[in-house]
Amino acid sequence: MLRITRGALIVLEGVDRAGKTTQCQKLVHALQQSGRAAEMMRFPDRTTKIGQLISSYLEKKSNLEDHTVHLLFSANRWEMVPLMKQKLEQGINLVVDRYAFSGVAFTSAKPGFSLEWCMNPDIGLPKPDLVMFLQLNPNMAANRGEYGIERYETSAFQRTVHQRFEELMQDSSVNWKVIDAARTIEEVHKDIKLLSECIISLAENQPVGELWR
Ligand code: ADP
Ligand code: 2DT
Repeated sequence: MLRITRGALIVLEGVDRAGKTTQCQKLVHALQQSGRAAEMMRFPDRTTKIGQLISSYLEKKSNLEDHTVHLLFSANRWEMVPLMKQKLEQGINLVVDRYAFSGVAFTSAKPGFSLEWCMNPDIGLPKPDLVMFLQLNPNMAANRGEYGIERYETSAFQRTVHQRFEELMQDSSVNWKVIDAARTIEEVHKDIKLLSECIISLAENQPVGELWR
């Protein structure tokens, strides 16, 4: 009997305009072309009720207290966990645009928030088999167009977010890979595809882990 092996949970992180969305889409397409089941997810998922609250906050149409919005971002991940687990068990590789790391990096860039406090609500989420951080300096990011009008889209805040990501990457319990995102879209894609193919083979025979536990 054919045994279905589980899919891998692959996350792309990085500051604004590093190329996360572009690369997630290309990776899903490439994996599908090579005969593997793959789907993209993104956080925040703005389609759910919680996601709509978050979206309105990001669009500055509403204000939410900082702790409250942090917990909503986390709840927005937890509400997707049953679906994520189901898909992984079905052998579908999930390629995710932002995850708990963005959650921690963005909230802890606000005054008065420790990394530890910010990590707590996401402890125990499905642990990514691979987290690729698209590394791009602020000047290069600026060349990719103006910041948008959403909350957090200022260069000073993004610099602090970048520092928080650097701190998170010190944690060796997470399989971080830093990708030089200053190259062409195709060059970056080649690296991402290779790393992903390796981890898909490795993850097959291991259970899904629990993040930060
Ligand atoms: P993110 O999801 O990280 O914010 P996007 O994938 O939306 O980034 O890309 C932001 C902009 O930069 C888009 O206009 C995209 O076409 C462009 N872009 C993405 N990757 C590259 C690259 N390697 N070189 C030049 N421009 C890029
Ligand atoms: P995009 O939809 O353009 O990626 O922007 N964020 C994201 C948080 O503050 N906390 C989180 O947990 C997550 C996943 C990053 C979404 C914005 O929301 C921020 C940018």
